[in-house]
Amino acid sequence: MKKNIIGIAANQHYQNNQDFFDQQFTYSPQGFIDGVHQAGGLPILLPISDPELASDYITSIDKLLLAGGQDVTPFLYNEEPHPKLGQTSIDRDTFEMALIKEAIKQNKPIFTVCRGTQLLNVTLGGTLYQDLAQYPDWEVKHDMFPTVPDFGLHSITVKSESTLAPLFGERAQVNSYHHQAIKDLAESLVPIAWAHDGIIEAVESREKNTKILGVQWHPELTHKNDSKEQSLFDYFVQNFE
Ligand SMILES: [Mn+2]
Repeated sequence: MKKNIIGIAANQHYQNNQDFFDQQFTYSPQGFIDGVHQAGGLPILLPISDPELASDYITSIDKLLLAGGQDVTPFLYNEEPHPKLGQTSIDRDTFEMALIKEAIKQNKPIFTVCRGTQLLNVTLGGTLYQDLAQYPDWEVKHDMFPTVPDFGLHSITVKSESTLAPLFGERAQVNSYHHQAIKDLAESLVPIAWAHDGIIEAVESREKNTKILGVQWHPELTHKNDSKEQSLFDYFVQNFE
């Protein structure tokens, strides 16, 4: 049987090291590669590129996966930078926004993680808390640092009859490694999981024929020792279409 080709939008890393001649490297966290392989998919990396190439990239894949990383550039949702804004990459933002729009246009399923979910929301017209300090009801630790985020630290409540419910049940534990979060949700998305303090932890498409699933946590860091996290990759690669 033909394997589904999963395009993983890559990040760039500057290796300040003489052995590597101070080059830039294109990479994806290994957990995404392993999770997709384990699910029977064929992962390929989509390097940060001119947004005009998004249509060709999306044509060459079956499904799109957006990973974590930098904060989303706030002027993309018409805000000035908050003092607690972290590192941003406008090149990555604009390329990934083009990938999302093109995947929707070509009717290819999308799975987003952490920053990917935040960027998805911004692409579709939503806004973010640039830092959780801006969220008036903030009372859960969403950035596990300095603990290694390889286990579920905070709970989530999952909406019944959502894409997530058959995989996670009504309540589950997830890891958490974010200081930004969804503020105003895009109209075309619906929330399907929340942390105890009300922060949106997962979303899906309001229009059921558009296959979009986004999570705020990091399944790529827990999928090896938490079968429900691997089930996210399995469902996305094998069934989500
Ligand atoms: Mn969280």
